[in-house]
Amino acid sequence: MIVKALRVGLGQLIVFLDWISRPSKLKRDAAAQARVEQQAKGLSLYQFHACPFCVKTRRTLHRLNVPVTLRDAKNNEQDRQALLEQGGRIKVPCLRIEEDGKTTWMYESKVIIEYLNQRFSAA
Ligand SMILES: N[C@@H](CCC(=O)N[C@@H](CS)C(=O)NCC(=O)O)C(=O)O
Repeated sequence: MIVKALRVGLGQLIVFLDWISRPSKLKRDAAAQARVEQQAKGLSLYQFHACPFCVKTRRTLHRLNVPVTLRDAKNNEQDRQALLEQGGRIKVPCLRIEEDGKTTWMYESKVIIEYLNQRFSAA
């Protein structure tokens, strides 16, 4: 009970600290931003609101200015099931990448952040 309360409190604190220290968004010209937004349609992030690894990944998306759909794998039963059945396990963050008719479920915040930086920092 106490451990759970501490975990929830810590999660909320992380979300708050993230909110007050948001990095500024990468600025692109309109055409480049439109291309990024088109590419972002093929991505969705399965995550928990207060998971520190998810916060870190969402910060990267914010900084890179990539509007990816967020899926709540904690509270939304349909999203949770999709992650379990198609991704293979309940572990967040997980980036679902749909590209050229192929779907990839990418786990591990470090791997996801590296992928996002490589794909979008110079886009
Ligand atoms: N090494 C992983 C750690 C991810 C992790 O531990 N995520 C936790 C939430 S903070 C999780 O998915 N736990 C499964 C669960 O709570 O069911 C990463 O960096 O992405």
